[in-house]
Amino acid sequence: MRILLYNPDNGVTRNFMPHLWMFLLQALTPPEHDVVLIDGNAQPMDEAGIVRFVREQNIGLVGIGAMTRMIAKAYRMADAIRSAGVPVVMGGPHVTEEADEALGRSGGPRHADAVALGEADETWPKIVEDATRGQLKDLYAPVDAFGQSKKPSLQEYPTIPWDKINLNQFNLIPKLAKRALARIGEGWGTFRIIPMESGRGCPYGCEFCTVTGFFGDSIRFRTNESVVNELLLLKARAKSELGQIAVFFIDDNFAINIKRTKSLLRDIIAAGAQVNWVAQISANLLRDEELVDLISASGGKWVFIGMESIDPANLADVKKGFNKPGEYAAVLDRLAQRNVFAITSFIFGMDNDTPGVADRTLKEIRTWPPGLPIFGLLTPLPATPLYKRLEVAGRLTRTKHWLEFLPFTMAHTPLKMSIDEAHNEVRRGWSRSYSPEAIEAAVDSLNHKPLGYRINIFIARLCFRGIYFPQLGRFAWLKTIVENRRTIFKLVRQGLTSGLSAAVRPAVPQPAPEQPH
Ligand code: B12
Ligand code: SF4
Repeated sequence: MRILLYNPDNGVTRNFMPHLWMFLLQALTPPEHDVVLIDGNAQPMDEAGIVRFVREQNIGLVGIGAMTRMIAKAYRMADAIRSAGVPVVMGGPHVTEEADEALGRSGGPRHADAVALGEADETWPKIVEDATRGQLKDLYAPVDAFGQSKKPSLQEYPTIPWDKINLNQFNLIPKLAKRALARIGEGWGTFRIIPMESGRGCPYGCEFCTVTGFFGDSIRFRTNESVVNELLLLKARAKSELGQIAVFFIDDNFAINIKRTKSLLRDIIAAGAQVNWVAQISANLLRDEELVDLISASGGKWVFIGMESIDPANLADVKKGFNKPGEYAAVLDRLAQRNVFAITSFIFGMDNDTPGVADRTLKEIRTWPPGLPIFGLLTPLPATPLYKRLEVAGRLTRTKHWLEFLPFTMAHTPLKMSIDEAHNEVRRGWSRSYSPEAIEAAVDSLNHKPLGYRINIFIARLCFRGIYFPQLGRFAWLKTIVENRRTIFKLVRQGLTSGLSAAVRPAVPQPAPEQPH
């Protein structure tokens, strides 16, 4: 049977990275089946397009995965595919929490023939087998021999055949530039950001987060060897095609067990498996100097930190009191000293937020080494403790907000400001951080760092800008580039000057420039 695994786009932002679940389920599919992947972020498709694809490719089963944010689109695509007579299985965090909605048991239409609840590593082969026999059940839950809910162990992790998978749709280098860029340095003909997990689960239970409920508070890890081998496979592939690869360790808290993270990073270094990587690590775990040294030495370039708020009262409200705003600056300095930078994520619209929260946060951010700040709104995702609290308090304004997804729009009333005020705060956060002037200031503040770093932060800022400001088409990109021409000219001028001075430099040993680790 031919199976299509599809992840919809959200129509607003374009993810820079494909979704791991697709590669994982592909690797777990019994070998007699043929699996095709389409990520809507890389290959946008509408209902007619997917039906055409399914017919032309003779697809017998479609698996759709989606976060809450993409679920409305996922349902529309599923409806179209089912109308064409092809069964649809849905999985992922949203339908796990709202299975009745997907199966049409809560008053609305049915969108899926079957729903895979929770982690589907062990149920997927069974789903495929049932689909082959035309006997799909409504629900598939991971359970043990006694019918008790079960979380898969990651000790026997499948090998994702990164050396063979067709990754054309995930190349971030524009087609036209591919050939020319392949000749630069070690080659930039391809650049892909690949998701990889080294473990699952987070015990912290922050109120707004789906993870503790979904993956459970039992943390499970892959073996170091399996992670290292996967890195080596990716590294070899990038080299063989004169391209670059970066890895996003998607673990919710990559350093949740510091001892184990250090041992993994040491093994990566020992095996020469370093690639540039990004990971999510909570600020409290970055107090450890040795850990930060190992992050840097093993290829860590960016760390995503869920700071959420600079107000301890807000953090206590959402059960994230382990974040200590007083230590944010020290944590970021510690990273920056090793040329590791931070993606700092903030949530506005929390219960203790008042108008002006964006400016107060920005003032604090300006005292830190430049990174990539991102701003969102407190969002009651289904089945989270936050959703339940707001529902009980009668504060939800759009109880099924996901069915009419509106980006950066609140679904409940904050306590100390209006919904509109909260929206304004987010807009201010983004426009103040990603205006051409702000981007120029961030790049200038890194004048003491090698040019590569400044280019890195400049490109990253332009890309992150697109999370909030529409930047999907070529015209939008062109406009952004024109607006940021001053910084581009400066970087080009510095590049030419340093190239020229290198050309006339006498052939005597020079002091080593600061190199990325
Ligand atoms: C990586 C990641 C991202 C990436 C993008 C996704 C990508 N390209 O990988 C980035 C950083 C861009 C991102 C952004 C956001 N993310 Co995010 N992200 C994650 C993260 C950390 C890992 C996802 C992952 O790969 N997990 C590992 C895989 C193996 O697990 P999985 O995807 O759940 O898949 C398993 C099962 O769900 C199931 N399954 C999944 N799909 C399917 C489909 C079928 C057919 C079947 C049978 C089974 C199945 O089988 C898989 C194997 O067991 C998760 C948290 C987490 N640990 O999962 C949050 C998470 C998915 N994100 C979340 C959120 C809220 C967001 C944002 C909205 C945050 C924001 N406020 O801006 C944005 C929105 C992005 C967008 N495009 O619109 C929430 C989603 C909650 C929800 N109810 O939807 C999560 C769960 C984190 C959280 N704090 O609660 N995210
Ligand atoms: S630390 Fe991160 S992953 Fe863990 S519960 Fe809190 S927000 Fe979720």
